[in-house]
Amino acid sequence: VNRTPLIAGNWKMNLDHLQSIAFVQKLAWSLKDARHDFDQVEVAVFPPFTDLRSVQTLIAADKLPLEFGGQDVSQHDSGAYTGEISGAFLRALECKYVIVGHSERRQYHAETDEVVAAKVSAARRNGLVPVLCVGETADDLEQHGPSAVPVAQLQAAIAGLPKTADLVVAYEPVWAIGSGTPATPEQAQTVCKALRTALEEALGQDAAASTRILYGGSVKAANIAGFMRQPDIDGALVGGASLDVAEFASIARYR
Ligand code: G2H
Repeated sequence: VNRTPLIAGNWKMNLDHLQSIAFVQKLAWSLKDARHDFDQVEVAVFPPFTDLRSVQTLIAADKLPLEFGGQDVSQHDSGAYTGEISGAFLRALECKYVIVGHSERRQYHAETDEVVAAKVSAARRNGLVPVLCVGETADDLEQHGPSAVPVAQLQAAIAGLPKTADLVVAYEPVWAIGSGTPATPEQAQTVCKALRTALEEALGQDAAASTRILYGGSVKAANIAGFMRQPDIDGALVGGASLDVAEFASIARYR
């Protein structure tokens, strides 16, 4: 099966409005200049909610097949949920993807596996592809070994999904996020392989073969190639290094 690699830039709560616009404009030019083949490597950015409209407008004006998505979504579809953003709102802004269960949401916003599963469902109900993040802390790693926690998080989040569900999984070891010290490609491959096996057990062989599994955690231009050489790693979720156009463009052009 041919899985189109995905390079995704998670801006988190960085880049103000003007910086966001300038970033997307420069990224568009840079990828155009380089004749980037979006069929070979898909590229997506995840700006803050408040900049999705501007990003959508710019990308439409450039007629560029750059994708974008939200960094989070409400588990509810509508109602009295002050401050929440629904899947329908994101869909209306032409988001393709939405990040669900990022470790920063799990850590700072007490998102449990149950909430994450509900958000995966909400994303799918609204026609968004969830980018489901899983990953172990340094403590988890010490206590349970490399794959147990990420696999359990995946199982909890996809229980009950139909076999044809369109889903992206991002393996992000919490100890590697923003630390400057990524997992080694071999370490990441071991876990991503275990995640693929769990996908197969839960959703069957076809889903396991077609679902993209990304690595995330201190990815940069200098280390992306090693990850992309691994058989079960189909792209990257990039944080810090996605905030610099030249750096992010060269990650997207790792080939
Ligand atoms: C992990 C990653 C992006 P960074 O959170 O989701 O961030 O690349 O800064 O480690």
